[in-house]
Amino acid sequence: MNTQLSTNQIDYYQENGFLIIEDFLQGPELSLWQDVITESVKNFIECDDLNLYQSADNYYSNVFIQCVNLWKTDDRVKELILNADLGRMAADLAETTGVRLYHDHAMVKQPWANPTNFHVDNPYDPFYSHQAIMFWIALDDATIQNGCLYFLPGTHKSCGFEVGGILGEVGVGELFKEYPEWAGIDPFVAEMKAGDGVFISGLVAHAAGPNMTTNLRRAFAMLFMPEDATFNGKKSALPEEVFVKLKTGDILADDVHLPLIFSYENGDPQ
Ligand SMILES: O=C(O)CCC(=O)C(=O)O
Ligand SMILES: [Fe+2]
Repeated sequence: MNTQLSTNQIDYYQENGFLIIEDFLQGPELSLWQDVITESVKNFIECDDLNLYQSADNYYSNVFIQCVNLWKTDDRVKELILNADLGRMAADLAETTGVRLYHDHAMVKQPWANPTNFHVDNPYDPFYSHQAIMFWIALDDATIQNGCLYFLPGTHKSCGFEVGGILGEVGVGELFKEYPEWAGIDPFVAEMKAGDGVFISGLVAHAAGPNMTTNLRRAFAMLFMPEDATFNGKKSALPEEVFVKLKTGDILADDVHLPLIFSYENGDPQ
């Protein structure tokens, strides 16, 4: 696992709102992640062949198969992702003192999957923060043909917390109704090899293309929140038992459901 970061990389992330880590996983480690996540997705949706899986027949359900919080249903996923080195990378890039896991999710674009419209993530989260950061790992080569990611560099600097864009049955550029000045920014086309990862600011505009191949495009992502993030009143992907105990303004610090992954004060909490 390639977990080294240079100051140039941190500067790049701060400037652009994303940073690709080439060869994050390689060889047997990549095979392990591919196998564990794929197995876990199959168990989650109770389907043996992801190519054949059909969810509700609407536009959004054909953007990707999405499974949230696999770390809670599968100890092998938990072991892979509660990783202090990964947490330290996220903390250093986001320039925060420590991070908790908000949630993980697998996103599998099936053959002929619809595009993922331009959107930003943090407006949907139960906390608002310029330090919200996600790590998205390609488990297959992500290409222009099968639905690689696209970024609008620098948009995290002018993004607000109110509107996130919609992934459903609207145009791929619906977000530009809210941010017309972004429509003229040339997208960065993030073709990635299987095993490459990309850190993504919670406030940078991103999208993914359709899958125009007969194969799966598998990806797995972890969403991190800064350790001092405060609750903004939205339930979002918070578990009910966490949500019911919270008041707006409380620090999100539930060690069971939102585990501390890395903190400069606590070292390796796991
Ligand atoms: O994998 C994709 O198609 C989109 C990923 C994404 O937008 C996310 O994980 O927030
Ligand atoms: Fe996203």
